[in-house]
Amino acid sequence: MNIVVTGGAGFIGSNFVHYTLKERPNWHITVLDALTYAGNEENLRGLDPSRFTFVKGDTTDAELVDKLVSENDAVVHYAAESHNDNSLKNPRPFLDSNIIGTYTILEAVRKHGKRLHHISTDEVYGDLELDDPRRFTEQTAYNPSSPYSATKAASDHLVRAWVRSFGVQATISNCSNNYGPYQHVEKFIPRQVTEILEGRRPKLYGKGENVRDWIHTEDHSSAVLTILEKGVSGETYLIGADGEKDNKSVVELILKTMGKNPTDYEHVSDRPGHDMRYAIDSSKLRTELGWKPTFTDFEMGLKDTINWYADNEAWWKPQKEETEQKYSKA
Ligand code: NAD
Ligand code: TDX
Repeated sequence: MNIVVTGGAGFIGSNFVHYTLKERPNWHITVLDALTYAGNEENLRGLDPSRFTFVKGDTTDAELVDKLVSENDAVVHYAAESHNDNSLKNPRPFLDSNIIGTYTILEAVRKHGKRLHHISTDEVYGDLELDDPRRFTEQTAYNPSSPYSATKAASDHLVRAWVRSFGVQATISNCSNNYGPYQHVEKFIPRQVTEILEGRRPKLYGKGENVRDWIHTEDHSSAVLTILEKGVSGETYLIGADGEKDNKSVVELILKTMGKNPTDYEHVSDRPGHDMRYAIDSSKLRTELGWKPTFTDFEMGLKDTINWYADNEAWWKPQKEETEQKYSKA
């Protein structure tokens, strides 16, 4: 297989590229990535150059996308603006990358008859109350809250419309919150870990009661590879690893793991429109395609992730100051 991975220089995309080249020794990957503030070619360092090509470019560039799609067998589409807080301050890039970018890819796969796997998020379903016994399933109605999740929901609808109206061969996956190496320091876990490494206190939005359903990024990669190879066109698969935790518990665990007092954090202003809880029921993926997660011990996965940030200061340091400046302008 020769595949295009859009957004392959970002957090989850680069983890997928490393994982797939390791698991599928005969595959070749072409990464298409615009190298926005969130993209970093360092994330792809050490890959065998005979099995991997990097193309700097935008998913909204129809000519470039058309060429890359025509030369490959399938596209795995990760490229997106991904951070809720940014979408609240400046939504426009989210419309361009997440909606027009997906449209551009759909037109190319339609023209050349190529397979698409579209990466999406559980946030398209809105949020759940803390005491709601239900979890999200493939049947849950779309109800996005933020500009980010609204644009991801729009992109999912475009994929479904291109499947139904034009017979495009595509699958969609909606995954819960990822953690692991190479995640940008704007996101919750890396932000708190690097704040502590810099001698400052973690910052919890509001009361910290909000719940996220954590999955290690390598489990996300194995799920996507499973869907790419075994998924049924037109189907959606939810990806999750039964990892519900409230934010306060995660901050306390980070502090404890880093040898600090677990209560040594700050409460800061809440995110406007902050979703309360996400929870994924991934039964369909597990029973129909036989996938299961391997990183089921969150404490251990978190410890490895903390160690990765401690060992890779040169990777995160250049982004850190700019990120905290953005936050301080909130
Ligand atoms: P990220 O912000 O770390 O990486 C995004 C990558 O896409 C960057 O390398 C960036 O340069 C690239 N990019 C952005 N716009 C582009 C464009 N127009 N053209 C080409 N490249 C562009 O994001 P992430 O956290 O790795 O998320 C990747 C995907 O997974 C996104 O589609 C996101 O919605 C989805 N997702 C993320 C999570 C999570 O927990 N982070 C959970 C579920 C789904
Ligand atoms: O400093 C912080 N303090 C804090 O309490 C930050 C940055 C976040 N939070 C809270 C907000 C959320 O409840 O932590 C939780 C996680 O925040 P983010 O890392 O920003 O993730 P979230 O908004 O849940 O969205 C993530 O998961 C779904 C990804 O960024 C999305 O791309 C993905 O679709």
